[in-house]
Amino acid sequence: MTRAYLGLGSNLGDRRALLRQAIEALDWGDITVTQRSRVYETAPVGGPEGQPEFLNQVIAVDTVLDARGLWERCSAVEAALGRSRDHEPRWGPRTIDIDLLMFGDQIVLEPDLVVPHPRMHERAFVLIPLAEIAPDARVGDLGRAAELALGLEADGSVRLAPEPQQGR
Ligand code: GSY
Repeated sequence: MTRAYLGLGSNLGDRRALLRQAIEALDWGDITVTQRSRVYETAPVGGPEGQPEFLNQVIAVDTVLDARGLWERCSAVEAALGRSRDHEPRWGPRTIDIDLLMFGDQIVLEPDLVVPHPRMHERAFVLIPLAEIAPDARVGDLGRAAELALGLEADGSVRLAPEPQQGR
């Protein structure tokens, strides 16, 4: 069994519902969702000028799948929730994005899959929710999630999203 961390993001459609649906769809069969961070509202990093703000969340999962099997399940859930990689600009708006951030302490270096995620250590929208649920998780040889996240809230680009109204 391997503990892995997934980064979820949405900036199109009913963003909070999409995060919830993605987690429900992942939490099945060979994958058990064991932790979820709170939901953060975050300024877009990269992509076209003026694209909407994201909601981001990080979850921990336990799985008997290998890294590629988990990544393929993430891609299938993205597709089921309306994500079409062929018809969106690079780094543009998307209904749901599910990134495989870390897979135990394994390093994967393949043409289409790199783990730990190669940009996670510079992304506050990943590190802040990750540090919330797994402060001691080591990000490759760069250090603990909590240390990497330290001080990143300061510019206000990542803040807790308002709680949804009752019944939503
Ligand atoms: O890599 C995930 C997609 N993405 C995001 C995101 O999830 N949140 C923010 N704030 N900016 C982003 N830019 C990209 S691409």
